[in-house]
Amino acid sequence: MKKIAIIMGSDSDLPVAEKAADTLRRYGVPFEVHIFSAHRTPDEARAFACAARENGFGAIIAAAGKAAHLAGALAANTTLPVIGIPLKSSALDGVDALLSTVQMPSGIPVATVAIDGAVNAALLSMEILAVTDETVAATLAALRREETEKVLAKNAAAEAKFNA
Ligand code: RP5
Repeated sequence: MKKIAIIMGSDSDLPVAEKAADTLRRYGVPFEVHIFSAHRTPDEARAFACAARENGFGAIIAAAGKAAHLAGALAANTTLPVIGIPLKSSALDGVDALLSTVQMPSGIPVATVAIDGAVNAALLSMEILAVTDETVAATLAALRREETEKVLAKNAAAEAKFNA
């Protein structure tokens, strides 16, 4: 199975980025975690992205806050799909990171999830792997069924309470 890379710009991003790792771990998807900054360690970030495909990765998740260039900087150096998580780590509540991450010019795409949307970033990375990986596809299908059953149970409880 291909691995997912979870890259963050600072260790201060760990509390959110960790949720992507937890999600991948729960569903048995292999991953690596690294701290590479587009601003402070640009050479390391570039080297990682350049080698990511040959190192067995299928997608890259990039979490960063403030002037969040990390996802775009990684995407500039690989044709693997890059998923950006804009982080709420500033006085602007993450809107700065959201715009920095989502507003990529044509030619270098970054798939951007919600501010602090680490779980969806992990699930989206699994959907990318599932295009060619039947095991991950089956895991995602089971997960969707579980989510449906949870909501149906809540609906049944609400109907029994209010509509009886
Ligand atoms: C970004 O700047 C990082 O991704 C982090 O969200 C933010 C602040 O970094 P620290 O000053 O906490 O290291 O590059």
